[in-house]
Parts: sequence; structure tokens; C-alpha cells
Amino acid sequence: MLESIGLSARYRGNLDANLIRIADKVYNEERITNEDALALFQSNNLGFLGELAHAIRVRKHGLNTYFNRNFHIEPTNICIYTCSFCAFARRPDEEGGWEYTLEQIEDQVRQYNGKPITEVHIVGGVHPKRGVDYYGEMIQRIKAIRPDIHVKGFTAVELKVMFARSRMSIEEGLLALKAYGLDSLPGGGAEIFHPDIRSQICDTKASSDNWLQIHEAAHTLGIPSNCTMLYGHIEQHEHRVHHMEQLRNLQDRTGGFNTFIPLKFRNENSDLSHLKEVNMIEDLKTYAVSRIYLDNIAHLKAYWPMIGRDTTQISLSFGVDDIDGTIDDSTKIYSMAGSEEKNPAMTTPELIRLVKDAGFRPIERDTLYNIINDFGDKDFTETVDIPVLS
Ligand code: V47
Ligand code: SF4
Repeated sequence: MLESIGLSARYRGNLDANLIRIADKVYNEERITNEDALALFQSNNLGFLGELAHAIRVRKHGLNTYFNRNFHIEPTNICIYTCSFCAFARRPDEEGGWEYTLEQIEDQVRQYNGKPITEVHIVGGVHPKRGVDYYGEMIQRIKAIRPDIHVKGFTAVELKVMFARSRMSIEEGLLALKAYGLDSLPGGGAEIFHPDIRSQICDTKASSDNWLQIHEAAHTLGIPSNCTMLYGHIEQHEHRVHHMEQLRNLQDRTGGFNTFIPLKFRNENSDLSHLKEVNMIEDLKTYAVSRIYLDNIAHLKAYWPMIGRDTTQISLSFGVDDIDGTIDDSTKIYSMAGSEEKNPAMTTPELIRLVKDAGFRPIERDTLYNIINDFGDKDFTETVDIPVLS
């Protein structure tokens, strides 16, 4: 049986019958169950997990590894919530808070004039006073400067409060933002959906149902989105599987998620700083199991500013096919929480080299995965004539 599924001989001796059965499912393109996912999480055979995840990745994307040219706007870190893992937020009037004016945000966008950026990612704290029209004007002003740019903005957590403040239903609020120019939603705010964990780490903000409803409504209105999972804190493997189950079910209904992004908990400067961070084995397992379980989400993203360049390269052999973008040192969320990258920015040639050195094919994409540049057959040194960020 193993011969027919093509599993490398070197792993056969280590596999129990249950793992062989799961491998059969993967190679026969059958969906795995929650119990299967748990068994994979509990296996310490990292090579085996990588081989299964890599087979799926190659089936879906070959060796293509996607990135884009993007920057972030974090309009404010003032937030009405106090999630226990968060190092970024400040209460109103607390030292270290910022609140950019619309003019300052326009200046941030103008810094990219003449640069071939395709996406701006807007995410921030949940401000006590700002509603749909304020953020709508922000989008309009960004697009007045860069009509070509894709605006991926606002987590479901921000949107819930924004819509309530503007006395709009989810559908009304999303349609209004779409009319202002919003193109897609990022995946943040999902954290861990299981109530036993959510109640301990972010009790008061948008519930799991709120998050799922907002993304489902967005998909129905033609607004695609990403989805995330914050792992490596107080949750167990069971909670990760439960979380991914909610996403897989929603995706079966709508098909609106582009990418799943596991976000590794970083432990500096928060109420959970006493927790030890999980190791790289756990990171790679999480990528592999999510690639195997989420059969209906096309892409799996490793967010390089958070896990660093080395783990990002290795993750490409554990199911990951997307590494986000150039970022240009425009986000503080992770550096404040102790991520590997204190000033995250990579030029396009650096991203290309990172992917090529890991043995994969670098592809510049737009937010919706349309191909902009295939660097696979171009020698790295030839790419320096392509305009870069810095
Ligand atoms: O929801 C906050 C996470 C998220 C910490 O859609 C932390 O392409 C680790 O969602 N350690 C916001 N993570 C960012 C986000 C995102 C990032 C990159 C790409 C995309 C996308 C979305 O950041 C929050 C939370 O889960 N976060 N604090 C921390 N200490
Ligand atoms: Fe606010 Fe988001 Fe931080 Fe929670 S994770 S405190 S909602 S900024």
C-alpha cells in the first residue's frame, strides 16, 4: 500500500497503522477528520508531516512561492480592548499611544510614489471614536494618491465596533466600505475560536461567531478575505483543530478565503509574557497540519516578520507557499511583541533570493494571487533593474 501512495521508504518503519491510514487519505486526495488532524499534531515524526504537507503544496502550486510588494498602515494603537497577548495596544491617554491624522496617513502613502507597490494592509487598535465614514474617507484619500493600490483593511474585530458606532448592520457597513474602495479583509482578530481559550485571552472583543459572521457576509458580498490562528500560548492541539474546523466549514459554504496564516504567539511586553514561546518544531508542525487539514483554502502563508527568515525558508518544505510581502518596516505589531525582525523590510531581490536559496520558485503576485512577475527562470542578478523598495 505504501508503495502505491509513494511515501518515502525511510519513514515506513516509524509509522503506526493510523498514520499510514492518514497518509493514504492524503495521497488519495480525501479530506482528513479532526481526529486525524489531532493524531498528526501528536506525531513527533516531523519528516513524515513535512512529506505529506509538501505533497499537497506541490499538487496545488508546484514549487511556486508567492509574495507581494506591500506596506502597512497602523492608523492607531489606541484600543478599547486589553487582549492578554497583545503588546501593541495602549489605552486612550496611556503613554506610547499614537493616532495618525488623515494627512499623516496621506504622507505615509506618498512615500511610495513611483514604487511598484500593489497592496496596503491597514490594521490597528479598536479606537473608541472612529466609525465607517472616517475609515471610508481614509480609504478614499489613499486611493486618490494611489488609485492602483489594493486596500486590504480592518479585522473583523475593528469592523464590529466600527459598524456599531455608525449604527449599521454588518452588510450595510461592508457595502459602505466597499463603495469607499475597500477591496479585501485581512485575517486578524480570529485568535482561537474555542470558547474555553477565547474567554481567557480576549474575552470582551468580537466573539468567534461575530468573526465568522463578518467574514461570511464579506464573502457573500464579493469581498474576499484571509484567516489567521494565533497559536503557541495557552491553547492545546485540540483547540487548534477546532479553530481550523470552523474555517474549513465556512470555506465550504463561501470559498472566500484566499490564505490561512498561522500566527506564532510572541511573548514580550504582554500579560502573557510569562509563557514560553513554542519551538520551531511546533511551528513547522502547525504549518504542515494546517496544510493537510485545510484542503479547501488555496494558500498557506508564513508571515516572515514574525518567525524570521530562516524559519520562513524551512516552512516552504512544510506546506507554505506564500511569504507575505516586502512590508518596508511599516508594522510594529510584531516587533513590539518580540518578533525576530525588529525593523521588518525586505527588498524584492532579497525576497527572491530567500525563496530561491530554499529551492523554490519566487512569484510576485497581487493580493488576489494574479501573477505579476515570475522570477523562476530569471537569474537573481538580473532582477536588480526591477524597481525596488529601498
Ligand atoms: O489578530 C497580536 C496577532 C493579528 C500578537 O491577512 C500577535 O494577510 C503574535 O492578522 N504575538 C493582527 N501575534 C495581524 C494579522 C495579519 C498579519 C499578517 C498578514 C495578515 C493577512 C494578517 O496579530 C492579531 C493577533 O492575532 N497578534 N499580538 C503577539 N504577541
Ligand atoms: Fe486591541 Fe487588537 Fe491588541 Fe486586542 S489584539 S488589544 S483588539 S489591538
